[in-house]
Amino acid sequence: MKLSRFVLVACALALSAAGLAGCSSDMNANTANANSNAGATASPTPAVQALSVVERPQKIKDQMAQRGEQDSASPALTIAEPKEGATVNGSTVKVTLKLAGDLKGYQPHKDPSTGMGNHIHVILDNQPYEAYYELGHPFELRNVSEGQHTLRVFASRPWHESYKNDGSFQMVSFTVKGGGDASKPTTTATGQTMANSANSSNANAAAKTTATPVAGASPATSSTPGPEGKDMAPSTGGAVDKAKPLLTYSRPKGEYKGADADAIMIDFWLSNGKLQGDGGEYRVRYSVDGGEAKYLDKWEPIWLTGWAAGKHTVKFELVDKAGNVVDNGGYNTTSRDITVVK
Ligand SMILES: [Cu+2]
Repeated sequence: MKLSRFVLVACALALSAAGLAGCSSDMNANTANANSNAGATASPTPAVQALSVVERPQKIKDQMAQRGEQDSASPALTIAEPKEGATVNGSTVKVTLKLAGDLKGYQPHKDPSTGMGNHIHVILDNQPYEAYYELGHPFELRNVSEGQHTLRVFASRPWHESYKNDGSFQMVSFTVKGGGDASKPTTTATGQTMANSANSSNANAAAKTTATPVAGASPATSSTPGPEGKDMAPSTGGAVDKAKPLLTYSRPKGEYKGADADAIMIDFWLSNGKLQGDGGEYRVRYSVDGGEAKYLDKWEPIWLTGWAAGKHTVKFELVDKAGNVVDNGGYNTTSRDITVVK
């Protein structure tokens, strides 16, 4: 398909730019030579990799089959807290969500044995999402900076693919007074560890800050778990127009290990606009490690295979027909670092 043509074009460009003698998976071996020839243009990019789109992995198809009708559910979320326009005093922002709609058995819950399950993606400003599994338990964002913020939420499957029905996505803006400061030690109400365990593929190194237990809050004094929550990196919200097209980055995120890195899903949420392949006027442009731009013209996840071990940067942009980024508070261009461990 068109991807192989892309690889050829990319190779042709690489050949003309760096005088490489070949274009294949062993391109790595030539990189040192190519860099010495290329002189000042050499840069410390990760190993050259040829990514290709593959079909939905069988293990996900199997999970879908097991889930019965859940994948055709239309979950409808409401952000009960914080309310649109609310002012929150202090750096801890309590998030309360209500779930309704045609659920067909869809319920967020983490299976203790697998550490997986349906969950909600909760996004403060344009940070990586946090996973919220048990809607009946409190969830809080901690150490949130003073100032204006946006909160976006949408329903997700155990493998982090979002539900793309209208009611699944919600967004509010709110203001924090007397918020967190990255230069101060973080304190939490309970000293609980964060929702995302270090061995989860959700783990996000960038946002992982140390939770300092409050003196006296020893485990013996409390047998019930504290709120799910996460310490947030400093950020403030963009000037987002809720009526304008908005691209919300979701996956990939964090670290991918072993079989999870064989095919990595690209997934996003799109509000107030349609992609060209869906009868609209927009495109999602993405690139990996600053490489050739590629386009997504249908709003659905794709899986990419061929990742080299190491850190990678994934960039998403929402663009119009002319290829210009559609501005909306700066959120329609997002780059994230992920790590592939082989
Ligand atoms: Cu997820």
